[in-house]
Amino acid sequence: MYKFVSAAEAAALINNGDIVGMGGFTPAGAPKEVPTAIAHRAEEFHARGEEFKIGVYTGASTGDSCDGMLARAHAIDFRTPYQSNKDLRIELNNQDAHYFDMHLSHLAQELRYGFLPKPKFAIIEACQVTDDGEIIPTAGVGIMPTICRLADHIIIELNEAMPAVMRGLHDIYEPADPPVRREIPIYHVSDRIGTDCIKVDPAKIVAIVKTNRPNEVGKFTPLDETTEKIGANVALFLENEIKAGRIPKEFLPIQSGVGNIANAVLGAIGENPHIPPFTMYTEVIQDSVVGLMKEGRVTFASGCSLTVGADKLQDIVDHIDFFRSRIVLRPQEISNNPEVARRLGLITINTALEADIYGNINSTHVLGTKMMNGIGGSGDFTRNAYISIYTTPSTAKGGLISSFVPMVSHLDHSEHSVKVIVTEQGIADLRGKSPIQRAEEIINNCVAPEYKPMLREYLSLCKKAHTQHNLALAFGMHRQFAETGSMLDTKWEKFL
Ligand code: 0RQ
Repeated sequence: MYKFVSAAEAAALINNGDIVGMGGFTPAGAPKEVPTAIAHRAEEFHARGEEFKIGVYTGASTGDSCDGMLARAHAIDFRTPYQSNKDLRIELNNQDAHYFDMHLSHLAQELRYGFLPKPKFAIIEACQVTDDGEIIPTAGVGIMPTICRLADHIIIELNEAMPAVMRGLHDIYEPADPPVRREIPIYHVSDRIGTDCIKVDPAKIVAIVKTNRPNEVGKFTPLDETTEKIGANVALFLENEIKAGRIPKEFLPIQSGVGNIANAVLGAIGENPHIPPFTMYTEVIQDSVVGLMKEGRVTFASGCSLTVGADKLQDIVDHIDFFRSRIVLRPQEISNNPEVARRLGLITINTALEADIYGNINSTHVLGTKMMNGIGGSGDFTRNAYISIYTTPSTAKGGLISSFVPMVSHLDHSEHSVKVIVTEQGIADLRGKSPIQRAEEIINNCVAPEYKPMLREYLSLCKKAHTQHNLALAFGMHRQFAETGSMLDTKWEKFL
Protein backbone atom coordinates (compact mmCIF):
# COMPACT_ATOMS: atom_id res chain seq x y z
CA MET A 1 0.00 0.00 0.00
CA TYR A 2 2.91 2.37 0.57
CA LYS A 3 4.73 3.93 -2.37
CA PHE A 4 8.30 2.65 -2.57
CA VAL A 5 10.33 5.14 -4.61
CA SER A 6 13.92 6.16 -5.31
CA ALA A 7 15.57 8.88 -3.24
CA ALA A 8 15.44 11.22 -6.28
CA GLU A 9 11.69 10.62 -6.66
CA ALA A 10 11.15 11.36 -2.97
CA ALA A 11 13.30 14.50 -3.20
CA ALA A 12 11.23 15.72 -6.15
CA LEU A 13 8.34 16.22 -3.69
CA ILE A 14 10.34 18.95 -1.92
CA ASN A 15 10.25 22.46 -3.36
CA ASN A 16 12.00 25.76 -2.83
CA GLY A 17 10.88 27.34 0.45
CA ASP A 18 9.61 24.10 2.01
CA ILE A 19 10.32 23.41 5.65
CA VAL A 20 11.57 19.97 6.52
CA GLY A 21 12.02 18.23 9.87
CA MET A 22 14.64 15.48 9.93
CA GLY A 23 14.51 12.49 12.25
CA GLY A 24 17.35 11.06 14.30
CA PHE A 25 19.80 12.64 16.68
CA THR A 26 23.46 13.23 15.77
CA PRO A 27 24.37 11.01 12.78
CA ALA A 28 22.53 8.22 14.63
CA GLY A 29 19.23 7.63 12.84
CA ALA A 30 19.51 10.75 10.68
CA PRO A 31 18.16 10.35 7.12
CA LYS A 32 20.86 10.01 4.48
CA GLU A 33 19.54 9.19 0.99
CA VAL A 34 16.75 11.76 0.67
CA PRO A 35 18.74 14.79 1.99
CA THR A 36 21.53 13.89 -0.45
CA ALA A 37 18.99 13.74 -3.27
CA ILE A 38 17.50 17.09 -2.17
CA ALA A 39 21.00 18.59 -2.34
CA HIS A 40 21.38 17.32 -5.92
CA ARG A 41 17.95 18.76 -6.76
CA ALA A 42 19.04 22.13 -5.34
CA GLU A 43 22.19 22.04 -7.47
CA GLU A 44 20.09 21.42 -10.59
CA PHE A 45 17.86 24.40 -9.75
CA HIS A 46 20.87 26.62 -9.05
CA ALA A 47 22.50 25.57 -12.35
CA ARG A 48 19.37 26.86 -14.12
CA GLY A 49 19.61 30.11 -12.15
CA GLU A 50 16.56 29.23 -10.03
CA GLU A 51 16.30 29.52 -6.27
CA PHE A 52 16.17 26.45 -4.08
CA LYS A 53 16.57 26.61 -0.32
CA ILE A 54 14.73 24.82 2.44
CA GLY A 55 14.29 25.34 6.18
CA VAL A 56 15.69 22.46 8.22
CA TYR A 57 14.83 21.28 11.73
CA THR A 58 16.76 18.34 13.13
CA GLY A 59 17.23 16.64 16.48
CA ALA A 60 20.87 17.67 16.80
CA SER A 61 23.77 17.27 14.38
CA THR A 62 23.31 14.87 11.45
CA GLY A 63 25.71 13.05 9.14
CA ASP A 64 27.58 14.49 6.19
CA SER A 65 24.99 13.08 3.75
CA CYS A 66 22.46 15.45 5.33
CA ASP A 67 24.05 18.65 6.68
CA GLY A 68 27.25 18.39 4.62
CA MET A 69 25.51 17.74 1.30
CA LEU A 70 22.83 20.40 1.86
CA ALA A 71 25.43 22.96 2.96
CA ARG A 72 27.72 22.37 -0.02
CA ALA A 73 24.69 22.71 -2.32
CA HIS A 74 23.82 26.03 -0.59
CA ALA A 75 20.36 24.55 -0.08
CA ILE A 76 19.69 25.66 3.51
CA ASP A 77 17.65 28.77 4.27
CA PHE A 78 17.47 28.27 8.05
CA ARG A 79 18.72 25.60 10.39
CA THR A 80 18.20 24.77 14.06
CA PRO A 81 18.92 23.55 16.79
CA TYR A 82 22.51 22.09 16.64
CA GLN A 83 25.08 21.13 14.01
CA SER A 84 28.69 20.04 13.87
CA ASN A 85 29.46 19.84 10.16
CA LYS A 86 32.45 21.81 8.88
CA ASP A 87 30.80 22.87 5.60
CA LEU A 88 27.58 23.93 7.31
CA ARG A 89 29.68 25.85 9.84
CA ILE A 90 31.17 27.81 6.91
CA GLU A 91 27.69 28.53 5.50
CA LEU A 92 26.32 29.86 8.74
CA ASN A 93 29.42 31.84 9.70
CA ASN A 94 29.19 33.48 6.24
CA GLN A 95 25.50 34.18 6.95
CA ASP A 96 24.59 32.12 3.87
CA ALA A 97 22.31 30.03 6.09
CA HIS A 98 20.43 31.46 9.06
CA TYR A 99 21.15 29.45 12.17
CA PHE A 100 19.48 29.77 15.51
CA ASP A 101 21.06 27.93 18.36
CA MET A 102 18.49 26.38 20.71
CA HIS A 103 18.37 24.28 23.85
CA LEU A 104 17.61 20.84 22.44
CA SER A 105 14.76 20.17 24.87
CA HIS A 106 12.95 23.29 23.62
CA LEU A 107 12.58 22.57 19.92
CA ALA A 108 9.66 20.12 19.88
CA GLN A 109 7.54 22.21 22.24
CA GLU A 110 8.34 25.45 20.38
CA LEU A 111 7.11 23.79 17.19
CA ARG A 112 3.90 22.76 18.97
CA TYR A 113 3.49 26.23 20.52
CA GLY A 114 3.67 27.74 17.02
CA PHE A 115 6.77 29.81 17.86
CA LEU A 116 8.40 28.33 14.76
CA PRO A 117 6.71 27.51 11.43
CA LYS A 118 5.56 23.91 11.29
CA PRO A 119 7.37 21.52 8.96
CA LYS A 120 5.63 20.52 5.74
CA PHE A 121 7.64 17.30 5.51
CA ALA A 122 9.10 14.93 8.07
CA ILE A 123 12.00 12.93 6.63
CA ILE A 124 12.88 10.11 8.96
CA GLU A 125 14.80 6.86 9.16
CA ALA A 126 13.01 3.72 10.40
CA CYS A 127 13.82 0.04 10.78
CA GLN A 128 10.17 -0.99 10.41
CA VAL A 129 6.88 0.53 9.19
CA THR A 130 3.62 -1.39 9.63
CA ASP A 131 0.55 -1.09 7.40
CA ASP A 132 -1.33 0.68 10.17
CA GLY A 133 1.29 3.43 10.51
CA GLU A 134 3.53 2.21 13.32
CA ILE A 135 7.03 3.52 12.74
CA ILE A 136 10.02 2.08 14.62
CA PRO A 137 12.94 4.53 14.74
CA THR A 138 16.55 3.32 14.52
CA ALA A 139 19.51 4.57 16.58
CA GLY A 140 18.25 8.08 17.31
CA VAL A 141 14.86 9.61 18.13
CA GLY A 142 15.30 13.40 18.35
CA ILE A 143 12.14 15.34 17.43
CA MET A 144 10.55 12.53 15.41
CA PRO A 145 7.24 12.14 17.29
CA THR A 146 6.49 15.87 17.00
CA ILE A 147 7.51 16.37 13.37
CA CYS A 148 5.63 13.22 12.32
CA ARG A 149 2.50 14.59 13.97
CA LEU A 150 2.85 18.19 12.73
CA ALA A 151 4.06 17.59 9.19
CA ASP A 152 1.62 17.25 6.31
CA HIS A 153 3.68 14.49 4.69
CA ILE A 154 6.14 11.88 5.92
CA ILE A 155 9.00 10.43 3.86
CA ILE A 156 10.62 7.34 5.37
CA GLU A 157 14.05 5.89 4.71
CA LEU A 158 13.58 2.23 5.56
CA ASN A 159 17.10 1.22 6.53
CA GLU A 160 17.67 -2.50 6.11
CA ALA A 161 21.03 -2.19 7.88
CA MET A 162 19.03 -1.43 11.05
CA PRO A 163 17.11 -4.61 11.86
CA ALA A 164 13.55 -4.67 13.15
CA VAL A 165 14.81 -6.24 16.40
CA MET A 166 15.48 -2.65 17.49
CA ARG A 167 11.78 -2.48 18.35
CA GLY A 168 11.52 -2.17 22.11
CA LEU A 169 14.60 0.05 22.54
CA HIS A 170 12.51 3.22 22.25
CA ASP A 171 10.06 4.88 24.62
CA ILE A 172 7.99 7.42 22.69
CA TYR A 173 6.20 10.04 24.76
CA GLU A 174 5.07 13.58 23.94
CA PRO A 175 4.01 15.73 26.89
CA ALA A 176 0.79 17.71 26.82
CA ASP A 177 1.24 21.47 26.52
CA PRO A 178 0.47 24.08 29.20
CA PRO A 179 -1.88 24.78 30.85
CA VAL A 180 -2.60 21.06 31.10
CA ARG A 181 0.93 19.62 31.22
CA ARG A 182 1.62 17.33 34.16
CA GLU A 183 4.92 16.11 35.50
CA ILE A 184 6.85 13.71 33.24
CA PRO A 185 6.32 10.47 35.20
CA ILE A 186 9.92 9.26 35.10
CA TYR A 187 11.06 8.54 38.65
CA HIS A 188 13.93 6.17 37.81
CA VAL A 189 16.18 6.41 34.75
CA SER A 190 14.78 3.08 33.49
CA ASP A 191 11.07 4.02 33.69
CA ARG A 192 9.18 3.57 30.43
CA ILE A 193 6.21 5.90 30.09
CA GLY A 194 5.23 5.78 26.41
CA THR A 195 4.96 3.45 23.43
CA ASP A 196 7.58 1.45 21.53
CA CYS A 197 6.72 3.12 18.20
CA ILE A 198 5.56 6.37 16.62
CA LYS A 199 1.97 6.02 15.46
CA VAL A 200 0.91 8.08 12.41
CA ASP A 201 -1.95 8.18 9.95
CA PRO A 202 -0.64 5.87 7.17
CA ALA A 203 -2.10 8.26 4.56
CA LYS A 204 0.56 10.82 5.56
CA ILE A 205 3.39 8.48 4.51
CA VAL A 206 3.86 9.69 0.94
CA ALA A 207 7.07 7.83 0.09
CA ILE A 208 9.34 5.10 1.39
CA VAL A 209 12.94 4.86 0.20
CA LYS A 210 14.83 1.63 0.90
CA THR A 211 18.45 1.94 1.97
CA ASN A 212 21.13 0.06 3.84
CA ARG A 213 23.56 2.89 4.56
CA PRO A 214 25.25 2.77 7.97
CA ASN A 215 25.24 5.75 10.34
CA GLU A 216 28.06 8.23 9.71
CA VAL A 217 29.39 8.28 13.28
CA GLY A 218 32.99 9.53 13.47
CA LYS A 219 35.81 7.70 15.22
CA PHE A 220 37.29 8.91 18.49
CA THR A 221 40.89 10.03 18.51
CA PRO A 222 42.92 7.91 20.95
CA LEU A 223 43.22 9.27 24.51
CA ASP A 224 46.18 11.59 25.05
CA GLU A 225 47.81 12.71 28.27
CA THR A 226 45.52 15.75 28.59
CA THR A 227 42.19 13.96 28.11
CA GLU A 228 43.34 11.12 30.37
CA LYS A 229 44.22 13.59 33.15
CA ILE A 230 40.90 15.41 32.78
CA GLY A 231 39.08 12.08 33.06
CA ALA A 232 41.10 11.08 36.13
CA ASN A 233 40.44 14.47 37.79
CA VAL A 234 36.67 14.21 37.27
CA ALA A 235 36.69 10.67 38.70
CA LEU A 236 38.77 11.86 41.68
CA PHE A 237 36.36 14.74 42.32
CA LEU A 238 33.37 12.36 42.31
CA GLU A 239 35.17 9.85 44.53
CA ASN A 240 35.85 12.59 47.10
CA GLU A 241 32.23 13.81 46.95
CA ILE A 242 31.01 10.31 47.80
CA LYS A 243 33.53 10.07 50.67
CA ALA A 244 32.36 13.47 51.98
CA GLY A 245 28.72 12.33 51.82
CA ARG A 246 27.72 15.05 49.37
CA ILE A 247 26.83 12.48 46.72
CA PRO A 248 24.78 9.54 48.07
CA LYS A 249 26.80 6.32 48.37
CA GLU A 250 24.56 4.56 45.84
CA PHE A 251 25.61 7.40 43.48
CA LEU A 252 23.46 9.48 41.08
CA PRO A 253 22.77 9.24 37.33
CA ILE A 254 25.43 10.70 35.04
CA GLN A 255 24.85 12.97 32.05
CA SER A 256 27.84 13.27 29.82
CA GLY A 257 28.35 15.43 26.72
CA VAL A 258 29.83 14.41 23.40
CA GLY A 259 33.38 14.18 22.10
CA ASN A 260 36.76 12.83 23.07
CA ILE A 261 36.90 14.38 26.51
CA ALA A 262 33.44 13.09 27.43
CA ASN A 263 34.43 9.61 26.28
CA ALA A 264 37.65 9.75 28.35
CA VAL A 265 35.78 11.02 31.42
CA LEU A 266 33.27 8.17 31.27
CA GLY A 267 36.08 5.66 30.88
CA ALA A 268 37.82 7.08 33.98
CA ILE A 269 34.61 7.04 36.05
CA GLY A 270 34.03 3.46 34.94
CA GLU A 271 37.50 2.40 36.04
CA ASN A 272 37.40 4.08 39.46
CA PRO A 273 36.85 1.34 42.08
CA HIS A 274 35.46 3.85 44.62
CA ILE A 275 32.56 4.78 42.33
CA PRO A 276 29.78 2.15 42.40
CA PRO A 277 28.11 0.80 39.24
CA PHE A 278 26.07 3.70 37.91
CA THR A 279 23.20 4.70 35.64
CA MET A 280 23.07 7.39 32.97
CA TYR A 281 20.34 9.87 32.11
CA THR A 282 21.95 11.55 29.16
CA GLU A 283 21.28 12.52 25.57
CA VAL A 284 24.02 10.79 23.59
CA ILE A 285 25.03 7.24 24.46
CA GLN A 286 28.64 7.00 23.25
CA ASP A 287 30.98 4.09 22.52
CA SER A 288 32.45 3.81 26.01
CA VAL A 289 29.01 3.10 27.54
CA VAL A 290 28.64 -0.15 25.59
CA GLY A 291 31.84 -1.62 27.09
CA LEU A 292 31.00 -0.30 30.57
CA MET A 293 27.58 -1.94 30.33
CA LYS A 294 29.07 -5.31 29.44
CA GLU A 295 31.44 -5.01 32.43
CA GLY A 296 28.48 -4.22 34.69
CA ARG A 297 29.82 -0.74 35.48
CA VAL A 298 26.89 1.01 33.78
CA THR A 299 23.67 -0.68 34.81
CA PHE A 300 21.22 1.37 32.73
CA ALA A 301 21.42 4.20 30.17
CA SER A 302 18.56 6.47 29.12
CA GLY A 303 19.38 8.59 26.09
CA CYS A 304 18.15 10.05 22.84
CA SER A 305 20.59 8.24 20.55
CA LEU A 306 23.07 5.44 20.25
CA THR A 307 25.85 7.50 18.72
CA VAL A 308 28.26 4.60 18.47
CA GLY A 309 30.52 3.18 15.77
CA ALA A 310 29.23 0.48 13.39
CA ASP A 311 30.99 -2.31 15.35
CA LYS A 312 29.36 -1.23 18.62
CA LEU A 313 25.92 -0.94 17.01
CA GLN A 314 26.34 -4.45 15.59
CA ASP A 315 27.32 -5.67 19.06
CA ILE A 316 24.10 -4.18 20.45
CA VAL A 317 21.98 -5.75 17.71
CA ASP A 318 23.71 -9.14 18.20
CA HIS A 319 22.94 -9.04 21.94
CA ILE A 320 19.66 -7.17 21.71
CA ASP A 321 17.96 -8.88 24.66
CA PHE A 322 20.82 -7.87 26.98
CA PHE A 323 20.83 -4.26 25.77
CA ARG A 324 17.06 -3.82 25.45
CA SER A 325 16.76 -4.30 29.20
CA ARG A 326 19.54 -1.77 29.85
CA ILE A 327 18.97 0.99 27.26
CA VAL A 328 16.03 3.23 26.46
CA LEU A 329 15.95 5.83 23.66
CA ARG A 330 13.60 8.75 24.23
CA PRO A 331 12.59 11.91 22.31
CA GLN A 332 14.97 14.76 23.15
CA GLU A 333 12.39 16.77 25.06
CA ILE A 334 12.29 13.83 27.50
CA SER A 335 15.95 12.72 27.47
CA ASN A 336 16.92 16.35 28.15
CA ASN A 337 13.91 17.37 30.20
CA PRO A 338 14.92 19.98 32.80
CA GLU A 339 12.17 18.92 35.22
CA VAL A 340 13.33 15.30 35.15
CA ALA A 341 17.01 16.29 35.32
CA ARG A 342 16.40 18.32 38.49
CA ARG A 343 14.29 15.60 40.11
CA LEU A 344 16.61 12.67 39.35
CA GLY A 345 19.61 14.66 40.60
CA LEU A 346 21.95 14.35 37.64
CA ILE A 347 25.70 14.73 37.79
CA THR A 348 26.25 16.60 34.53
CA ILE A 349 29.56 16.74 32.70
CA ASN A 350 29.91 18.96 29.62
CA THR A 351 32.74 20.61 27.72
CA ALA A 352 33.62 24.31 27.48
CA LEU A 353 35.44 26.05 24.68
CA GLU A 354 36.32 28.92 26.99
CA ALA A 355 35.70 29.82 30.64
CA ASP A 356 36.34 32.98 32.55
CA ILE A 357 37.95 33.47 35.92
CA TYR A 358 34.51 33.85 37.53
CA GLY A 359 33.09 30.57 36.18
CA ASN A 360 31.07 31.74 33.16
CA ILE A 361 31.23 29.31 30.24
CA ASN A 362 31.34 29.76 26.47
CA SER A 363 30.49 26.45 24.75
CA THR A 364 29.69 27.72 21.30
CA HIS A 365 31.55 30.72 19.88
CA VAL A 366 35.22 30.57 18.90
CA LEU A 367 36.78 33.85 20.05
CA GLY A 368 33.33 35.33 20.56
CA THR A 369 32.08 35.41 16.98
CA LYS A 370 32.38 32.16 15.01
CA MET A 371 29.81 29.45 15.73
CA MET A 372 31.41 26.11 16.48
CA ASN A 373 28.49 23.67 16.99
CA GLY A 374 25.80 25.06 19.25
CA ILE A 375 24.67 24.83 22.86
CA GLY A 376 23.17 21.38 22.30
CA GLY A 377 21.84 19.83 25.46
CA SER A 378 24.45 21.34 27.74
CA GLY A 379 22.10 24.09 28.98
CA ASP A 380 19.18 21.70 29.52
CA PHE A 381 21.35 19.76 31.95
CA THR A 382 23.72 22.31 33.50
CA ARG A 383 21.06 24.63 34.90
CA ASN A 384 19.15 21.72 36.46
CA ALA A 385 21.95 19.47 37.63
CA TYR A 386 22.53 18.10 41.14
CA ILE A 387 26.08 19.13 40.43
CA SER A 388 27.25 20.61 37.11
CA ILE A 389 30.82 20.01 35.98
CA TYR A 390 32.61 21.63 33.03
CA THR A 391 35.72 20.11 31.53
CA THR A 392 38.21 21.72 29.15
CA PRO A 393 41.91 21.43 28.35
CA SER A 394 43.58 24.46 29.98
CA THR A 395 44.82 25.68 26.59
CA ALA A 396 43.85 25.32 22.92
CA LYS A 397 45.83 25.49 19.65
CA GLY A 398 49.03 24.12 21.13
CA GLY A 399 49.05 26.62 24.01
CA LEU A 400 48.53 29.76 21.89
CA ILE A 401 45.04 30.19 23.38
CA SER A 402 44.27 30.06 27.11
CA SER A 403 40.89 28.43 27.74
CA PHE A 404 40.66 30.79 30.74
CA VAL A 405 40.27 34.50 30.09
CA PRO A 406 39.14 37.49 32.18
CA MET A 407 35.68 37.62 30.56
CA VAL A 408 34.13 35.01 28.24
CA SER A 409 33.72 36.33 24.70
CA HIS A 410 30.25 34.70 24.52
CA LEU A 411 28.09 33.43 27.37
CA ASP A 412 26.24 30.11 27.32
CA HIS A 413 26.27 28.98 30.96
CA SER A 414 26.51 31.57 33.68
CA GLU A 415 28.39 31.57 36.99
CA HIS A 416 25.06 30.78 38.67
CA SER A 417 24.76 27.38 37.01
CA VAL A 418 28.38 26.20 36.89
CA LYS A 419 29.55 24.44 40.05
CA VAL A 420 32.85 22.77 39.17
CA ILE A 421 35.48 23.22 36.44
CA VAL A 422 38.05 20.53 35.68
CA THR A 423 41.14 20.70 33.46
CA GLU A 424 44.23 18.50 33.18
CA GLN A 425 45.79 20.89 35.75
CA GLY A 426 43.21 20.20 38.46
CA ILE A 427 39.76 20.87 39.91
CA ALA A 428 38.11 24.21 40.76
CA ASP A 429 35.20 23.81 43.16
CA LEU A 430 33.16 27.02 42.82
CA ARG A 431 30.37 26.16 45.27
CA GLY A 432 29.76 28.75 47.97
CA LYS A 433 32.50 31.07 46.75
CA SER A 434 32.33 34.79 45.96
CA PRO A 435 33.57 36.01 42.56
CA ILE A 436 37.07 36.85 43.81
CA GLN A 437 37.30 33.51 45.64
CA ARG A 438 36.21 31.74 42.44
CA ALA A 439 38.88 33.61 40.46
CA GLU A 440 41.55 32.43 42.93
CA GLU A 441 40.25 28.85 42.85
CA ILE A 442 40.23 28.76 39.04
CA ILE A 443 43.63 30.42 38.55
CA ASN A 444 45.29 28.26 41.22
CA ASN A 445 43.81 24.93 40.08
CA CYS A 446 42.76 25.02 36.42
CA VAL A 447 44.78 27.59 34.46
CA ALA A 448 47.94 26.52 32.58
CA PRO A 449 51.14 27.61 34.42
CA GLU A 450 52.19 29.98 31.61
CA TYR A 451 48.93 31.95 31.89
CA LYS A 452 48.63 32.17 35.69
CA PRO A 453 50.79 35.33 36.12
CA MET A 454 48.87 37.05 33.27
CA LEU A 455 45.47 36.47 34.89
CA ARG A 456 46.74 37.44 38.35
CA GLU A 457 48.13 40.66 36.87
CA TYR A 458 44.74 41.30 35.24
CA LEU A 459 43.07 41.12 38.65
CA SER A 460 45.65 43.56 40.04
CA LEU A 461 44.66 46.05 37.31
CA CYS A 462 40.96 46.00 38.27
CA LYS A 463 39.31 48.28 40.81
CA LYS A 464 37.93 46.42 43.80
CA ALA A 465 34.24 45.51 43.22
CA HIS A 466 31.95 42.56 43.72
CA THR A 467 32.98 41.14 40.33
CA GLN A 468 36.10 43.10 39.55
CA HIS A 469 36.76 43.85 35.92
CA ASN A 470 38.73 46.37 33.94
CA LEU A 471 36.50 46.85 30.92
CA ALA A 472 39.34 48.24 28.81
CA LEU A 473 41.32 45.04 29.37
CA ALA A 474 38.67 42.34 29.73
CA PHE A 475 39.18 41.15 26.14
CA GLY A 476 42.91 41.99 26.02
CA MET A 477 43.92 38.34 25.58
CA HIS A 478 41.44 37.96 22.68
CA ARG A 479 42.68 41.19 21.10
CA GLN A 480 46.27 40.05 21.41
CA PHE A 481 45.39 36.74 19.72
CA ALA A 482 43.59 38.58 16.91
CA GLU A 483 46.69 40.71 16.31
CA THR A 484 49.48 38.16 16.69
CA GLY A 485 47.95 34.68 16.67
CA SER A 486 48.95 34.05 20.29
CA MET A 487 47.64 35.03 23.72
CA LEU A 488 50.99 34.17 25.27
CA ASP A 489 52.57 37.57 24.76
CA THR A 490 49.64 39.64 26.12
CA LYS A 491 50.94 42.85 27.74
CA TRP A 492 48.11 44.54 29.58
CA GLU A 493 49.65 48.04 29.44
CA LYS A 494 49.26 47.98 25.65
CA PHE A 495 45.45 47.98 26.04
CA LEU A 496 45.18 50.45 28.92
O1 0RQ B 1 39.57 23.00 17.05
O2 0RQ B 1 39.93 20.85 15.94
O3 0RQ B 1 40.40 23.02 14.76
O4 0RQ B 1 41.86 22.28 16.67
O5 0RQ B 1 37.75 24.00 19.23
O6 0RQ B 1 37.90 21.53 20.67
O7 0RQ B 1 39.16 20.43 22.50
O8 0RQ B 1 38.67 19.14 20.34
O9 0RQ B 1 36.86 19.72 22.06
O10 0RQ B 1 35.71 18.19 20.34
O11 0RQ B 1 35.34 18.04 22.85
O12 0RQ B 1 34.46 20.00 21.50
C1 0RQ B 1 32.67 22.70 23.28
C2 0RQ B 1 32.95 22.35 20.82
C3 0RQ B 1 34.22 20.95 22.47
C4 0RQ B 1 31.76 20.58 22.21
C5 0RQ B 1 32.88 21.67 22.20
C6 0RQ B 1 39.03 24.60 19.35
C7 0RQ B 1 39.98 23.42 19.37
C8 0RQ B 1 39.34 22.51 18.35
C9 0RQ B 1 37.21 21.65 19.47
P1 0RQ B 1 40.52 22.23 16.02
P2 0RQ B 1 38.24 20.14 21.36
P3 0RQ B 1 35.60 18.86 21.65
C10 0RQ B 1 25.66 17.17 24.65
C11 0RQ B 1 26.34 18.32 25.18
C12 0RQ B 1 28.40 22.23 23.14
C13 0RQ B 1 27.25 21.27 23.17
C14 0RQ B 1 27.27 20.35 24.32
C15 0RQ B 1 30.37 21.21 22.03
C16 0RQ B 1 37.86 22.73 18.59
O13 0RQ B 1 31.78 19.90 23.42
O14 0RQ B 1 29.93 21.42 20.91
O15 0RQ B 1 28.00 20.47 25.28
N1 0RQ B 1 29.71 21.55 23.14
N2 0RQ B 1 26.44 19.36 24.20
O16 0RQ B 1 41.28 23.81 19.04
C17 0RQ B 1 39.40 28.93 20.16
C18 0RQ B 1 39.21 28.39 22.42
C19 0RQ B 1 39.12 27.02 22.05
C20 0RQ B 1 39.17 26.71 20.68
C21 0RQ B 1 38.94 24.86 21.84
N3 0RQ B 1 39.17 28.77 23.70
N4 0RQ B 1 39.33 29.30 21.44
N5 0RQ B 1 39.30 27.65 19.74
N6 0RQ B 1 39.06 25.37 20.60
N7 0RQ B 1 38.98 25.87 22.74
C22 0RQ B 1 25.83 16.85 23.16
C23 0RQ B 1 24.77 17.45 22.23
O17 0RQ B 1 24.20 18.41 22.55
C24 0RQ B 1 24.48 16.77 20.94
